[in-house]
Amino acid sequence: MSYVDEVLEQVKAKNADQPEFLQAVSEVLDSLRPVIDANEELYRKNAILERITEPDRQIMFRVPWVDDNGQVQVNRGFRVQFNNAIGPYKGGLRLHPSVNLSIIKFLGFEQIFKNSLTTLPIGGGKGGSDFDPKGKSDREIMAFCQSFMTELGKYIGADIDVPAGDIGTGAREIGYMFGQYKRIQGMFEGVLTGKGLTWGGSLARTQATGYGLLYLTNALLKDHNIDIAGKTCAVSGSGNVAIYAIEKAQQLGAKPVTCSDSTGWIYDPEGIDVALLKEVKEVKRARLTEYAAARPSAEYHEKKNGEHGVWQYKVDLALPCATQNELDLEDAKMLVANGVISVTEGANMPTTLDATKYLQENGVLFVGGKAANAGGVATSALEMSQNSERLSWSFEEVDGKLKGIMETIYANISDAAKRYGVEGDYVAGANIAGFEKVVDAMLAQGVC
Ligand code: NDP
Ligand code: 2IT
Repeated sequence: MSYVDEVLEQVKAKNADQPEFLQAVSEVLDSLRPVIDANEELYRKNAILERITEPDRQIMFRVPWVDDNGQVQVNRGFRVQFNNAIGPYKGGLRLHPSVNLSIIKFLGFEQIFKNSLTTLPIGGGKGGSDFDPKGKSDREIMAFCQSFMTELGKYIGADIDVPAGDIGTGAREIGYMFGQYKRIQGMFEGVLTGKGLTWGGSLARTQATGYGLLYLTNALLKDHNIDIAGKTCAVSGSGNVAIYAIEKAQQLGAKPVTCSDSTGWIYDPEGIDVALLKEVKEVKRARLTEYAAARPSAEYHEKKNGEHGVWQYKVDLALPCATQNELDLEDAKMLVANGVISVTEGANMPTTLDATKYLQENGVLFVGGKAANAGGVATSALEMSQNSERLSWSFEEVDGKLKGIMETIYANISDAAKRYGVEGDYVAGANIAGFEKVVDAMLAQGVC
């Protein structure tokens, strides 16, 4: 049996109850076959695959907090520190009721390769909680964040592990967590990224994931002699990533016509009004029904099981920006039938494995989240640099570096795919390019 198959079997046996983690590992190891086969003896002897699929440590803890009725609530907190071969652990904190160890491990595992692709010195980690921020008062959010950080703070630090935002964790939550860390440690350090601009945050971090997604999509299309201007896009989600993907797509002359949240979606053939979307989502924290109520050209559709949602429309570009496994095989067939040119992932693992395969086999340009959404964490690493030198850079400087990083990522994944004889397979290219650097560091650092 090949080394990859042997390790895949072991990982499946050890983590049978973790479907998302197994999905992420299968995708990566399968696509690494050409590299592993070429170095099988060395990697097997050094147990590279066994080590890279087992986190350095996974921390789980109780998060007790008091709600507005005086009732004590208890959530579960997580931080998985996966691999720090090339730098301190780095990755977001997800606050969503669906959060469990499988989801945090899949995200932490993917973060190793994504962070390596950014060209910056950051290792992979992820954390979060099954806490649901929806409908909570500001005081309840603060109570949760303070309790969460009281425990998490023992395991992180500017040179150890630097968390950031993800689903459900935005500027407000980062603020409450940073305040608690500073209070407990008695120290002001860049322990979190996504901070406010007056206390160590970086300009352009808010926009970075969505903008970066479009910089990469534009580089991909250019390489295939396709002009992004005038192209229609289907976007899912209406959070941080989706909003700034829509904004940058419009700046590049494209026309996003959809967005969604967990209860429904918008189809707006005149193009999404991004100022209105920001008002509804960032200011009012309201549902998309409010967007539709204020915009005569928009249709609102309630989400029902088995429907294609935003993927049913005839568009040129698809940009999934909500959550994992939100674009399945049936959606992929619908997109292909409607002539989609590219699918580039703003979210982490939004496309199922069979849908990815179908899109690739049908000539759709497909770039997975590890490469396509790396702009967020790359800009977090730029925030770490600014914190270290106690300076802050202009918006133009950070945005310019972000654009350069995304173009380099595209060039590197495209080149890695060519080197291993799978030209145009950007999933393999991303996994190979990310893996090469981490493995080189692991081998140099000995058995650890
Ligand atoms: P936000 O919390 O800002 O927004 C998430 C969006 O996705 C919301 O519209 C939300 O709808 C929707 N959503 C979340 N969970 C589900 C679900 N289970 N079913 C349907 N819709 C859902 O998060 P972000 O925009 O930051 O993150 C979106 C994706 O991008 C995630 O996969 C995240 O891991 C990834 N990502 C984020 C980065 C960042 O810098 N923020 C960087 C790289 C990747 P609702 O409000 O109704 O819940
Ligand atoms: O998935 C991701 O890359 C993020 N949520 C951003 C992580 C970060 O440290 O900025």
